Amino acid sequence: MTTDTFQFRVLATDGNARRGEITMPRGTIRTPAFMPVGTGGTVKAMYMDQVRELGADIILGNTYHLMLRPGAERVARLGGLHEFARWPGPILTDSGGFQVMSLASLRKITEEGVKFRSHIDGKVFEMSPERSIEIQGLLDSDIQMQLDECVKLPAKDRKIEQAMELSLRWAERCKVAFGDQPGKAMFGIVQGGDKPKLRERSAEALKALDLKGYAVGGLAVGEPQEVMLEMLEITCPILPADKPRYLMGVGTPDDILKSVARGIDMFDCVMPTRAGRHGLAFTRFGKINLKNARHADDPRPLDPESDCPASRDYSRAYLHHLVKSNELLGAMLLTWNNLAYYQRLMQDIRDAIEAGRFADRAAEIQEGWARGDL
Ligand code: PRF
Repeated sequence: MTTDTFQFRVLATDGNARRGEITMPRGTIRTPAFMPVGTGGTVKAMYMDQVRELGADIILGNTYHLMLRPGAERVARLGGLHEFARWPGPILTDSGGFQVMSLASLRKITEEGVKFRSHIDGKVFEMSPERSIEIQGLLDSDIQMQLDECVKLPAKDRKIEQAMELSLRWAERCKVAFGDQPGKAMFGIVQGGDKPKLRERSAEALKALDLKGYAVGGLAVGEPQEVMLEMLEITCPILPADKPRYLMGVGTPDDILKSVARGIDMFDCVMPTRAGRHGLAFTRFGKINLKNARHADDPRPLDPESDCPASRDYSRAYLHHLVKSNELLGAMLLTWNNLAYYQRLMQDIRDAIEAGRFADRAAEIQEGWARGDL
């Protein structure tokens, strides 16, 4: 028997929370992990060296954006996405279906795949499950996602069921297209909206496909947080304990704490990077909106005890000034602060699970946000 060089191990558990490790040829991912979003081959406003230094073990890239610009075949000719973007570590790529639904126009979903118009130049593209896997292979992605259909909530039961069943059929096709690639993985995506029975059916059927990892999709798409958490409580126990579980597109620091408590190992979200470009800082004391005039004369940094220069060395007054003047440095410093905060949070979570005090630590972190710093 040959052993795969893609391996997941659970190192410690605390309640349903798991501290684990994914090892693969390009590096080791400490879980629970937060993956900064590098949509078009860049984590916006950050150098890759900074992203790595903050403790990110893996970043996310997007099939949809990269196939449109600069094109997957071109990236392949230039040596793959790691070489192109100067990120040597593992990369997970989303499959494109979700981005087509949120960005492209004239979208049409059939059994065969998705047809859409590019949001960049209006050109028409078609993407089948097989083509999505082919593109992710051209990018040389380490963790590839099946093509799926994600339904925005609220939605009719029938619509949610059809999208979930279609996603299951696409999962099988993606599994065949991906084949056997030691050192790499293709994850299935659980769908089923806010319907417990559909979530169960989706998780059971994907489990039977014996994939290397499982994502939970179709959440944080308009439903209240309690509903998302309830779906995790139904889904996670069905998924195999010895495979990583990834909650797609989530979330706030609070979503992350509550999802780890329910058994999630991996996250990605534009929240820290996008919010940073819009003047919002995540800190131990909660969110701080630097656009607010109350910061104009405040000489204090965002967090004097942080080891991130962006959080420690610049006054809130200066950050307020940069944000109000639309300076690039404002976006850069706040993105840096936010990713530092998210990666620090993940390290905190991993340490707490190892120490068997995850619930207590989560409560302390939440108290810090509620207390504020004023
Ligand atoms: N499917 C895929 N990507 C996603 C989602 C999904 O359901 C979500 C939903 N939160 C974010 N990104 N393929």
